[in-house]
Amino acid sequence: MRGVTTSGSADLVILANRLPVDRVRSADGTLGWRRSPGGLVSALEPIMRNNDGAWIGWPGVPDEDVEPFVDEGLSLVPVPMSAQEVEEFYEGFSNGTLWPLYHDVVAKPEFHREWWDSYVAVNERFAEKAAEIAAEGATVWVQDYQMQLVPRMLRERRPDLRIGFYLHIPFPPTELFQQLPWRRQILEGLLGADIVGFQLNGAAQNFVRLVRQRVGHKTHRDTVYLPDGRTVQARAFPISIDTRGFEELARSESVTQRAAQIREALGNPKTVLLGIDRLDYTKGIYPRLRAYSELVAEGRFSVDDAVFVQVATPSRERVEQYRVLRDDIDRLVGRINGDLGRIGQPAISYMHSSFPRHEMAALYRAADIMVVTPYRDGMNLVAKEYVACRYDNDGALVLSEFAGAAEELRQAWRVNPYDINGMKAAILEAAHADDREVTRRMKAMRKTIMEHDVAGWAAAFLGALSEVQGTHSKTLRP
Ligand code: GDG
Repeated sequence: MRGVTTSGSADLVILANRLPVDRVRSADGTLGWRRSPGGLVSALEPIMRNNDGAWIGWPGVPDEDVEPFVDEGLSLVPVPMSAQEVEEFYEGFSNGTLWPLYHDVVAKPEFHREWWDSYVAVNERFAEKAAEIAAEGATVWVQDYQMQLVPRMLRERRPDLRIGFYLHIPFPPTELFQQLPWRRQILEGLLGADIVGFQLNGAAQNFVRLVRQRVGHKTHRDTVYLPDGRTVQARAFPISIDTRGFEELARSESVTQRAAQIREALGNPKTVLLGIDRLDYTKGIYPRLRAYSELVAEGRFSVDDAVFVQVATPSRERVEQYRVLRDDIDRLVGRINGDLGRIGQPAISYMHSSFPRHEMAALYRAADIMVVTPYRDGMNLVAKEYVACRYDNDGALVLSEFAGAAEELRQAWRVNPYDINGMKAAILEAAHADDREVTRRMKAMRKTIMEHDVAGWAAAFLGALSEVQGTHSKTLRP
C-alpha cells in the first residue's frame, strides 16, 4: 500500500478544490477524517492505488495547514486556504461569479476584482503543489470550475506532464461567456491542458468557438492548434454513477424495509413524487413545487392519495443568493401546505437536511415519480441514481431537457422547467401512464446507465489522455 506523498513521487495526481474527506471531531474530542462518499472517488480509487496516485485539495477548514496523509489507502495532499480566500476565491469568484455565469445566468453573476485576484492566487498554490509532487512524465487530472487556471500554470512549471481538465458544470455559450472581464485568462488557463473534457458536445463546441474568436487560435472540429505546435482536444465525456453499487444498495433488505416505512409514514398514498437536490437556484425547485401545488389546487391530485417529498440539501449557506433562495422555498412550502394541507396530510413533505446514502436509496425506492427540473445542470446524477435503484423497471422520471442527463435518458418524460403548464401536463402523464409504458421507458434508461457508469467515464478520459503524445510521459497502469 502506498505511503505519504513526497516530492516528485506521484504518477497520477487528481487535483480538485476539495479533498474527498471531511474534518470530524469524535466524541472523545480527537480530530480525524471521514471519507465523503461520492462516485468520483470510488471510480478513481483503484487506478490511484495502481499508479502511486495522490489527491490534492483543500481539506475544508480555513487557516489550517495539514501535512500530507493517507486515509484508507488514499494519499491526500492538503492545500491550505485562509478564511479570506474561502470568502473571495470559493464563495466569491467560484460560486458568485462563475457558477451563475456558467448556468445560463439564472442568477446574476457578480464581478469583483478582489475575487479574481484571490482566484489567481489560489490556483497558483494548487499548481505549485501539483508541480512539486508529480513524478517525471506523470499524469495530472484537474477537476472543475474552481481550478481553470491550473492547467496553464502547471504546464509552465512542468512541461513534461500530461495534463487533463474536466468541467463538471455546463460551459456557457459565447454570448454569456463574453461578459467575464477575465475571459481570455480563463481560456488560456484551460488551454494548458492536453484534453479539456466537458459533459456534453455542445459545451466542447462552445469552448472551441470561443478559443477561435477570442484567443485567435486555429481550430478544426474538436482540436485547437497552438502556435508552439502543441494541440488541445476539447471533447465530451458524460459523467455517470456507480450504477451497480446503487442497485446493490437498493436491493438490500434494510433499504427495502426503510422504503416501505417511508411510504407508511407518508400515509401509504397512491402516488409519491420526489425531488432531491442541493438547495441551489439552478435546480428549479421553485417551479416544480408550484406545478405540483397547482395540480393539487385544481383537484388533479388530492392530498389523500398523493404527496410530494422534497429534500433540499443545505448548500453554500454563506452566499447571499442561497440565503434568499432558502427563504423563498420556505415561504412557498409554507404557503402551499397552509392552503392545501390537512391535519396529518401536508401536500409537500419538505426537508432541509442531508441524509446518508442508504436513506437516499430508500427514498428513490419509495418514489413513484422522480421530478428533476433544473433550469440548467451539467449532468444531474440524482436522475441517474433514481434509475439505478429501480431494478423492477418501474417508476417514472420527469426530467428537464436542460439537464445534461436528458441527452442520455431519452425515455424520461421531458419538460421545460420554465413552462409550468407543460410540467403539469408531463407530471400528470407520468402519473397516469400504464405499467407497460413505464416499464418500457425505465428498461431503456437502465440499459443506458448500466452500459455507462462512472468507472467507464474515468477510463474513457484517462484512456484518451494516455494517447496524447508526450515527450517523457509514463503510461498509467489500468
Ligand atoms: C455537479 C454538477 C454534475 C445530494 N443530497 C445528498 C446527497 N446528494 C448527492 C446525490 C448526487 C450528488 O449529491 C448531487 O449530484 P448532482 O449531479 O445531482 O448535482 P451537483 O451537486 O450540482 O453536481 C452536476 C455533477 O457535478 C457531477 O459531474 O452531474 O450537473 O452541478 O450524487 O446523491 N448524498 C447524500 N445525502 C444527501 O443528502 N448522501
